[in-house]
Amino acid sequence: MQKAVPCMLMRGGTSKGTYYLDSDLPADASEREALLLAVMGSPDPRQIDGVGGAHPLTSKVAIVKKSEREGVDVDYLFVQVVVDEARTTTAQNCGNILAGVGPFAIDKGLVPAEDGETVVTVFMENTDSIARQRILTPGGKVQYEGDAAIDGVPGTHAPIMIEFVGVAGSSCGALFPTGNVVDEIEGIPVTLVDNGMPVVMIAADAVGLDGNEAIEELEANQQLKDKIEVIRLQAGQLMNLGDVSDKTVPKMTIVSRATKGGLLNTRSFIPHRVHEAVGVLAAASVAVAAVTKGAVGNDVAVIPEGERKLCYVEHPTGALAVEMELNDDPDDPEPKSTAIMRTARLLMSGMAFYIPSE
Ligand code: NQM
Repeated sequence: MQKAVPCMLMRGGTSKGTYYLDSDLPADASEREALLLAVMGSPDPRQIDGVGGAHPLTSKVAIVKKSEREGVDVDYLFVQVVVDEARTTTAQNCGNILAGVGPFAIDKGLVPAEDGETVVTVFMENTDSIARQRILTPGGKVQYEGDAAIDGVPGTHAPIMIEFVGVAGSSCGALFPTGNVVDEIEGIPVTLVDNGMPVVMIAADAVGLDGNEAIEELEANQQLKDKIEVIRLQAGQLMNLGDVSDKTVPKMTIVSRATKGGLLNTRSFIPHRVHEAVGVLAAASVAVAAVTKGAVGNDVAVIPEGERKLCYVEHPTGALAVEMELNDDPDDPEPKSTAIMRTARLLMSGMAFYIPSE
């Protein structure tokens, strides 16, 4: 017998996923996982029997509930549904899916909307850190349409400004978890950084690339992918993430000189497919490393002047702007603040149907 669960399908930034109220999902962890997999259509490379888009970027889930934490509106748990395996993971956060959390929370009545703009404070359960979102709510309703464009998404939509608090070291314990700005793995210099997302930065020329390769070309390069995976498994241990063979972190980011006037150019393995753009928090991690003396990529980074820097992290479909306010203490690279702009859109709202596993 098919079952049904209340669900919204939303685009959050350059990703897409199913959004649920925590109270609408089964309390039992394995029943909950089975439901998330079944709605998405996993495991299946085409996710043909579900709503997933057959790519990690379109196989994502947000689970949201009213928060009991002081000064916080909602708690958000991000779940990555693996496309071709019967497996989900909460070992990473997602700043793109986050963009839809505020609008979802307002639409579901978890947060009362102001007339004009509503600030939603979100506790991100995956990384024990906070994001503050400013959502346009004229007449007390979420406005999805507007003039803001983000690279990787056609058209324009209402801007959602997101400020991150306490994200540095939120997965790995420190911004630079090994205490070094550069380490060496398999003879290749790497920067291991966590400003909200564990990222391994590798210079393109260190792995025989120029950094502008097309996504398909990188995904077809098995030798490169094998080498990157060997580095990733060792980096996971060094970054306090343990055995990452089944995890989607750290993200493996190839960096090179910017070509469109930005800070740095990137190609990101997330970690096995190549990102169409770059993750939000991954870009925040890349940006802070790129402005840190001696880090991989710092030698070719074009760093904007001033304490408050708007850093364009370039990617295959454009650039993602990260606004960072640097620390006054030159020996402490942790930024005072990190902020970005995203858009999101409600695509469908109703019941998702699934066949429960036996
Ligand atoms: O880094 C994809 C995405 C992400 C992550 C991934 C993200 C972030 O773009 O904050 O948003 O790296 O798996 O959705």
